[in-house]
Amino acid sequence: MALSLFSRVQTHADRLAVAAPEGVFTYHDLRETSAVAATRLLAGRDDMEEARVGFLVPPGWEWVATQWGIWRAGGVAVPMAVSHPPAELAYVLDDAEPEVVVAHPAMADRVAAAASERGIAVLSTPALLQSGPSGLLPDLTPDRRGMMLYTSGTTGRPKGVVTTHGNIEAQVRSLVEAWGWSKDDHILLTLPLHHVHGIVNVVTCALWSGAVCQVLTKFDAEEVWSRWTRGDVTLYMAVPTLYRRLVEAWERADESTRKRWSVGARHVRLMVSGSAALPVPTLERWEEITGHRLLERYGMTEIGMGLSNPLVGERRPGHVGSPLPGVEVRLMDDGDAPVPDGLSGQIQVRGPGVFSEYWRRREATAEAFTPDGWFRTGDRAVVEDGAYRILGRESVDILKTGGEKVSALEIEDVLRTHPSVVDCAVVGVPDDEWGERVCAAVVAGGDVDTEELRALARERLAPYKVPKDVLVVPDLPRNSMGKVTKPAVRELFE
Ligand code: MCA
Ligand code: AMP
Repeated sequence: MALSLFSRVQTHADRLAVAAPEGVFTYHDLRETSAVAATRLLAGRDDMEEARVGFLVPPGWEWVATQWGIWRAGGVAVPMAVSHPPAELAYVLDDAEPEVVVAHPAMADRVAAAASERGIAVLSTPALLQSGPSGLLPDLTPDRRGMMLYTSGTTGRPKGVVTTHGNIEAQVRSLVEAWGWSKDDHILLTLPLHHVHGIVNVVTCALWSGAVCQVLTKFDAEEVWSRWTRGDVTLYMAVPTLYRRLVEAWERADESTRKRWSVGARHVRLMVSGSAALPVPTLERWEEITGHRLLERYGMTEIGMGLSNPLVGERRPGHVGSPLPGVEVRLMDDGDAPVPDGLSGQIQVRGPGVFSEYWRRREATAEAFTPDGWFRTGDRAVVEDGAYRILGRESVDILKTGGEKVSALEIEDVLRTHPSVVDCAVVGVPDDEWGERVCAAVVAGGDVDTEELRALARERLAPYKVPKDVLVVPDLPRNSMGKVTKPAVRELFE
């Protein structure tokens, strides 16, 4: 039995699937090209048997065709972030041990050396996707691993979150039902494609529904406004930082442009915000200039989407609504007992969309679940009149900046490798643009150039992990036990 995502394509064959910088492509094109790609990846085998395939491709047609090619060959798709420096990409190669990396020609340089040192072949997207013969493809069952996304945690370096095809299908079905997706939808993608937000909520929901996915390779506020003004876009999903940038672009525009853009936004039937808390002033300003009350929802790489405000009905500012179809959510205290009504607790989630494991981390996987099988999100919330309100993370060491999750400890480990750094503490400081801004307080054993520290971070880590502010301090604030107190460190920057 073929996976539903692929068999549904037959129904939509001549409809437009992807409109991207490379051109426009139908569902028929997607079926054909991904079959050719899968055949090439199989290289004579019947099934890739969950071999990992890394791919470093900018958002667009080639990204989608590559992911489907990997999936249809029975491989595990490991999307690699196009913004990441070679050191972060090398980490993914070491951890995921892909059989091959597919790279866009413009990106190949970034991964070629690390791949060759590890004996991993690099295949360019033209070589994978050019026309050619296609053979018999494996029959996949929903329990097969399909994707692995890297996400930061409080311990160690990023972990690979493995989802099966069944998990992905459950995540998609839930959103298609809740947000009323249909084949007549047309979504504008402006998110990166190394997260659930862009991959599942936007691209896979669109392709499941037979809808059109229009891709902007990089977010550009003026371009987003003008795409809406054309009138064909019906759906948009973004992180709060992007809505803020859209507001700023609108405010910079002249009177007639503003009017045109505001009217254009009304063609869109639904606009969703998530990945980080949506500030109420942004929600209110957005409603003033577009007439849209943003639908805020809550999710996590490990679970897909968990909570959502309703498509129809009250969308309460500052709240993320109630559990999505097929998702069970509960609030628990530190002893894993339910919290009484009106009190805060940890969000725990169960359901068919929840991931299967952290790649090759049996212990971390076991710790992430309660004995009765609920996933511990590490986020705290309270239920108010039936709607959840997120209160924040339990760990001060997990930050969210511009929708990107960052581990403070990972950054500290890199800064400590500098010979002049005696000690350091990384914190997230509330910030209007980014939600939280990554800041580092450093105790130096000699002269230290803060730009040099940022350059060190930039070389080793993703750009959003590079501290925006670095402060040299004589000592770090500590409690009576000698432990660094992060709230006090945060105050140094406020
Ligand atoms: C880029 N920079 C950032 C970030 N992104 N700094 C902090 N936080 C960030 N997220 C840095 C750049 O390195 C640069 O630094 C400076 O900011 C300006 O870069 P710019 O080119 O303006 O940034 P950008 O490329 O436009 O990126 C900003 C962005 C991007 C568009 C907001 O970060 C983004 O697409 N974020 C969304 C991520 C996402 O999809 N998250 C979902 C994951 P310098 O000037 O020093 O070089 S969460 C998820 O999937 C769950 C399931 C969920 O609930 O959704
Ligand atoms: P990630 O691990 O990158 O998938 O990010 C998931 C995390 O983003 C969650 O654990 C939350 O801390 C945060 N998050 C997602 N959506 C929201 C939201 N609507 N409000 C507040 N935090 C959110």
